Amino acid sequence: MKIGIVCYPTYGGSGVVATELGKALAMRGHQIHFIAYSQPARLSHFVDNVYFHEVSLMNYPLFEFPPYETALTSKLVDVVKFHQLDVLHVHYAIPHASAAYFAKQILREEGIYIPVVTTLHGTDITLVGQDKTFKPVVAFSINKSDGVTAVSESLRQQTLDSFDVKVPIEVIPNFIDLSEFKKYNKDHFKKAIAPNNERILMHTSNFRKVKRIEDVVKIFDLVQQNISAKLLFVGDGPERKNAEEMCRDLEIGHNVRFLGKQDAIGELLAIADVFLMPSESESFGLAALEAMACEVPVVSSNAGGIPEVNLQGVTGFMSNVGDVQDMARNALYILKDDETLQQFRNNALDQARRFDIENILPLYEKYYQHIRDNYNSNLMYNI
Ligand code: GMT
Repeated sequence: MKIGIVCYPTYGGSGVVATELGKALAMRGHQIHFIAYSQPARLSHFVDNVYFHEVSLMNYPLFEFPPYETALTSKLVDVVKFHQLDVLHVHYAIPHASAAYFAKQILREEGIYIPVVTTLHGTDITLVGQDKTFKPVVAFSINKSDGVTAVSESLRQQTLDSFDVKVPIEVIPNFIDLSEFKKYNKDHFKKAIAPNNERILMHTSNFRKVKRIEDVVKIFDLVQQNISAKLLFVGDGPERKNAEEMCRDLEIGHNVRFLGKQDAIGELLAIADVFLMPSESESFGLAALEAMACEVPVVSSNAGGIPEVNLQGVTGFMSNVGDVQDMARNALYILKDDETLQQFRNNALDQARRFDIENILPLYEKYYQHIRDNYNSNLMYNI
């Protein structure tokens, strides 16, 4: 199949899922066309069957805000027409789903028909999409998509609760490539970070408010009052500075390292003992799944779709959002001895295997086929 994938090219979860999906589909022989405003972060190497089309913006003095959605729409029209795509799959509703709908209408005028699949990822529904500056457009473009998927049952339910959705939503969970995310031997790195065999706690994210970075610091502060421990922060974003200041004020800065944006997340997770995810909202929690694949138990909140990934008392623990005392207690329980930690590590890997890309990829292929068949039979009926 020839598939167009529209996504954010950044390190955020939706862009990562879209890029990994496209690369895996390409390996199975599909022709993949990524369309984004810059080269997706996870598309750093040449992959056969993969094309990248950059959406460039025309600057004109009149435009205080250059109209990205219009430029994206025109690019979609061009790519679909020129490469004769079979399906357009957009990740993150805003503004991708409405641009795809508009492109579809333009192409229709020219006798070209293409079904659009929209994958909802999280904040496009739970946060940004709820704002009245976007809500009517999000609702309209979901209803006008030929297929809609959500990355968790929780997100599907939240979408139905918050929007007047008239189309079925298929849950296709996020996935993990276990050949890339596995426990590497990084003893030399562990020694450098924790020379006295301290336990290592880790957090990776885009450091947005919704991740509750302050809670990560508070949990670590409580943990390190009881055992020798280090905290690794991976990623970057608006809350990083605040977290750095907090560590300084609490006088725990010497035990905390901010590593910034990193590509080899699996190699960093190799030295972690517990992964912290106290998020306010999380549709799935891909970062937790990455940790679990690397045999790292997860101490998290119970927000959104996290309970579909992190199993209470099995792969880690969940607490109510903001209950840092409970999260610290849970981390200390997991870390109390090597046997307990190893049991949680084993369970984490077992659970991660359920989301193996080998299991999830066929679900997407089947879904594309189903949407295409439906679309084609509707076309025959309508014409
Ligand atoms: O976590 C973020 O803020 C990034 C965001 C995105 O769309 O780029 O992530 C969302 O999509 C991920 C992939 O499907 C999910 O694993 C994350 O849980 C989800 N984030 C939130 O719901 C806050």
